[in-house]
Amino acid sequence: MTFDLITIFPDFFRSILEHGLLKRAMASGHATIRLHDLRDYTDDRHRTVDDRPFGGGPGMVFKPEPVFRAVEALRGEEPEKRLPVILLTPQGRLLSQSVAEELSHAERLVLICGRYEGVDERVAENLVTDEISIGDFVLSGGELPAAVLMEATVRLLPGVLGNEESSEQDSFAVPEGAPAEVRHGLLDCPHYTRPAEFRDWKVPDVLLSGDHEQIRQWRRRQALEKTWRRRPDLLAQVPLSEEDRRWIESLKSTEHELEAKI
Ligand code: 9D3
Repeated sequence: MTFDLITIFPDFFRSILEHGLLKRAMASGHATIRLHDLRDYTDDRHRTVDDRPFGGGPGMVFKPEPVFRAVEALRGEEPEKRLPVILLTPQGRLLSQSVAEELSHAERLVLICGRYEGVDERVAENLVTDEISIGDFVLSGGELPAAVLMEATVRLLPGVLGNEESSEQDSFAVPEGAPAEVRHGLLDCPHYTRPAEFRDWKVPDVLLSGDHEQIRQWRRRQALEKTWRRRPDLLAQVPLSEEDRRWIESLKSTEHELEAKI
């Protein structure tokens, strides 16, 4: 999979590409990430990429010409192919595991990283094929979001993780056809490692018991409880067994007892 990043801060990505999963995916040939400096597509002496907003107001806006020139140069490399062009913007559709999964099927993606107050709307309307946000919080530009999108997408490519299956066990992925206890859409259960006792805090006995059925049940219940308390919105998407439902009902009744005591 090839990513073409259009940014005024190509150096921002260099350390990200020299570590971890993206580095490995590039080394193994699963991913190619090309950095394009938007200023290389300007035509004035000052390499101007932005200008004041028509109608007034604070901040600056990316001019359309350099962005069009950059994308059209990339389109020119493979003129016969359709080339998806993603603008990272707070106005985009929210990135999620299913959006990453969808993107992972593309052979090539162009990512435009905005800055300042935004990008001239004619870019969004006439050049871009998709607009994506990583969440409802304010960042200074699209560079971190582009890195997040690439990491989430590349780890789904077949062969990128040592274990072909392991990405499917993550929270949020809800794949079909596997035992519910390994492939669920719940938050993860708690994990512990040695020592079994640290500053008076003990690892739950059940995890040391060697009773695999008890451990499975404990993990499932912990995952259900954490999800019910923190992300009840996720529970609506998860297929629940009769046993799961009884556990959640029992959590609700302890909740009522707590309320009664207050
Ligand atoms: C404070 C400025 N805002 C005025 C209401 C608008 C605004 C413009 C540009 C807010 C943020 C940005 C820069 N952010 C991005 O380009 C961006 C982003 C983000 O801020 N949050 C989550 N996902 C993304 S993707 C691109």
